[in-house]
Amino acid sequence: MSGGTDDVNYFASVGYQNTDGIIITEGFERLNARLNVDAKLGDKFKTGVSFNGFTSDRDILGHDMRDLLRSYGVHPVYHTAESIAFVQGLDAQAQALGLEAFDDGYRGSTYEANSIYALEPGMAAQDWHYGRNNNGIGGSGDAGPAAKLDNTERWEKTFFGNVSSYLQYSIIDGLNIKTVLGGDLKDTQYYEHRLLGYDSRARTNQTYMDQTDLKVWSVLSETTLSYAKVIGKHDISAVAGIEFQTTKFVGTGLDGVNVPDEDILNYNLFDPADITVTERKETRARESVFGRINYAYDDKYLASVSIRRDGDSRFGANKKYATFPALSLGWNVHNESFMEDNDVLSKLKLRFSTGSLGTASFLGSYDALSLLDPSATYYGTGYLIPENVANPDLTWQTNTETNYGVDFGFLNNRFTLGIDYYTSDIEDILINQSISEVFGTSSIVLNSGDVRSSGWEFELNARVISNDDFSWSFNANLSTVETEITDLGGLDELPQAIYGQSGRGPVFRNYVGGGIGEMWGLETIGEVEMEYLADGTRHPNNQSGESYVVDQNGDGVIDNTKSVADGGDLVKIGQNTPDFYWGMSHNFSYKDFDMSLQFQGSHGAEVYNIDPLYYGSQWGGRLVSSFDADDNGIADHNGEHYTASRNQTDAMIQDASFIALRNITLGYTLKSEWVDKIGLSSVRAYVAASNLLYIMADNYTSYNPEGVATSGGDYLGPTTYGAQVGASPVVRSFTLGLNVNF
Ligand SMILES: [Ca+2]
Ligand SMILES: [Ca+2]
Repeated sequence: MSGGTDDVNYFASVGYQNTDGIIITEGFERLNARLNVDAKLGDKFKTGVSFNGFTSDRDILGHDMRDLLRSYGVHPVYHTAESIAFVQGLDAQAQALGLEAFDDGYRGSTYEANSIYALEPGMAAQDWHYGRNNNGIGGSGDAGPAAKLDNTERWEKTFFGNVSSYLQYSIIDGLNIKTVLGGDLKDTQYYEHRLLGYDSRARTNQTYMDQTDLKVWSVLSETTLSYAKVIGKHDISAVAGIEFQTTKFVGTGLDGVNVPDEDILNYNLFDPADITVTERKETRARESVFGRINYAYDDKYLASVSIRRDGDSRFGANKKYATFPALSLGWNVHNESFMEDNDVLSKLKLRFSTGSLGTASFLGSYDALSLLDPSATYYGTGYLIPENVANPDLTWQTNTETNYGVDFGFLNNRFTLGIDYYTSDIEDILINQSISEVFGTSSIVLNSGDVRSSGWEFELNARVISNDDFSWSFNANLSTVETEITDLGGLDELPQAIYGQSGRGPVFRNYVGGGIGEMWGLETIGEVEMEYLADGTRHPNNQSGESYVVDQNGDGVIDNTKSVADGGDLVKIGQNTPDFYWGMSHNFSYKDFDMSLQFQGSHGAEVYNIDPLYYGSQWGGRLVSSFDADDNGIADHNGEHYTASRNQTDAMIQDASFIALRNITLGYTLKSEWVDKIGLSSVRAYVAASNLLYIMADNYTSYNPEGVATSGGDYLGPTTYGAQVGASPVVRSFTLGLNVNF
């Protein structure tokens, strides 16, 4: 809704969205509202106020995808009369052969039934209902997918409100002063539980119930003075400003373990010693001054200079403030007299820019300070342990980007092409570093190095056909990127890290001369054949999970902790940086119909995909004893070394390249003479689909090559980026829509 008079304008909108997830426990609901009012107060003053807010409710899968994938395909999700008869019959056969009954000494959750003879149709199927490898056909021993879904819950409810106002005063023609004052509040409630029935071995210490409430308040004030003037062939504009921002975090968290196995879930039923209470109370402040001057002569020669100085409370006492300059130059060659008669080349522009900007990246409020963390002890007395080490020199991560560009336009700019080469130097990069066992802390943030990246960017635009009835235009872009660590603050290499479910990821190496987050591991020369497996039924996808590996330095032992140069057997096996990535969009119109297509692609990035261990091999490692009778790590039949694939091998590396048709939309706009008759201004109906086409690499075996893990206690940021652990699938959605304007 919008409207107004000469002096006052308003715009208001509300929106509602309700989406079910692709997994039954997932969903998203959101209600949002927006209101803008702008008013002129006489000739000199302008003012406005805007409000926007939303409430949202997100239901999240209570565990990662691989937990659903690891159950055996022979099990139903829920039992039926037939499947109950089958498991009871299988148990009877086992007992007739003198084998252990499935109910005895089982390794499995008793959720809903503690005996296979107590099962009823509709109950969750569990792996142990099928026996084990020595008396039945069970395999992982894991709880069934229904038991996992029923015994977990995770949701996040968010409220957000923002109010912003401005006042602008025109001092003289071309010179304006504007001040903006805004504030917002975001309140996030997060809840998660995992009950006894989730765990395959019904271990109480695997259960938890966590609840947090975090309020983030932020106040922003910005005042700018701006000037713009054209004097003959000189076009000058300038802006100077000052900005303040304060953010407060206030939160509480309740973490409970050993959840009582009762019908009622309530912290009051917990043992008080099993509940940890955390409080969060933080303030961050940022202040900046900035200025920029733009100058153009005759629309031929363009120049812009800017400088800003930023201060942030999160940095160390000595280094809170830093200055960031920037410069850009341009030459519109096509506006020169010698280009006037060129009918083909309608645009030729040369561009150069260089400048730096600072970022606090992921830095926490007090990462520069020495903190003490209160911890409970077994005797309930509590004590303080060091959580961080003071770093008064912790400072801005600075990114200096230099860009050389040229723009071409042909046939009155019907076709345009932009080519850019850039270098980006990140200095004093903020890295979460796990060096400090000496200090008793797990990791600290350091400015520990410089990283250089560089690449090419191409962009092509074309209005291929534009007739009255039919038009076709497209845009295509392609980028390349290469990164190199150029300095690590005096170190040759950061401490190597293994990230990925319980140490099953690659060895991440970050060293001077290498890229960020290189994945290293053992080179394999094939999989151990199924004939050497003690029991193939335990390997649901017929993969042994064991590979022959290369003893790179020939010393007779396999060492997966050191590179070949350092005396071990690790080689580089992959990296999650694409060789190039691209996007392409097409817009067509034919009479009253319109169609648009958006493609995206990425090529050459790799993931260390841990998922196949869960649904393919179940870890391997169960070989017949004659395979390696003397147990020296060398297969007796062919003399090759071998190891389980989970132990950092290239067998886990997969190609994460993809080509996606991100969006396709087909629309139809009602003829205006029809719309006028019913008193509307326009009506358009459309149908759209996302990811209708999604092509993955041949050797990629999970559901989402873009789903690289970025969370968990061992994750340290880009230095450990590239492992894939149970990512949610790529979502394909279809939308039917109607746009009506009154
Ligand atoms: Ca070796
Ligand atoms: Ca041997």
